[in-house]
Amino acid sequence: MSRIAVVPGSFDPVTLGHLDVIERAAAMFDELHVVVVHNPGKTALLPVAQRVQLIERAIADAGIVGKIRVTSWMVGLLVDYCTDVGASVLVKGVRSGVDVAYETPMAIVNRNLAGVETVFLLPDPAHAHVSSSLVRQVSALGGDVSPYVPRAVAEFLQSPSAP
Ligand code: COD
Repeated sequence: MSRIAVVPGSFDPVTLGHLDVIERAAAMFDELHVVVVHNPGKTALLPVAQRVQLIERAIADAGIVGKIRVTSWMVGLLVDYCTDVGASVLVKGVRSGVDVAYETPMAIVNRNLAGVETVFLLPDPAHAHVSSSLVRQVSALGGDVSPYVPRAVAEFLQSPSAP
């Protein structure tokens, strides 16, 4: 039986921290779905379709495209998506105690709702301080975000109208 896992997130935009988690999760499962989910607690910068496209370009550039599907899920529970595609595991990166406190109740509820387990991956120390909100802030103030994001994202943020 093939093991399918889901890496969910706002990915607004995808960062090198996210990409590290995606790459390591892909090595652990037969099939990986990277799913852009609307987080109602956050004000979005990029449209969802743009976020999906940037993830696709980032994983293509990283050469890890093989068993990864990138999509979005805007209606209903995340575990409904998992059930629809036969995924039994969610993979989330936890950078700190704050992330653990935020993610733990969701992990318990998702297991109760649908039997979907959550695997937590510790970050690569090189990217542990990186967040999409930090990237949005540095970019909005005209700073260089290239140390924090895949090349496709840095290029997009520099000239959003370019193809
Ligand atoms: N290194 C490692 N991991 C990282 C890094 C980094 N530098 N940066 C972020 N991450 C991790 C985050 O901890 C998170 O696990 C994931 O990557 C995504 O991060 P974000 O910031 O893009 O996305 P969030 O935190 O806004 O996404 C939250 C979800 C939308 C995934 C969450 O709210 C969720 O699971 N929602 C499901 C809705 C649902 O069904 N609710 C009901 C049952 S709980």
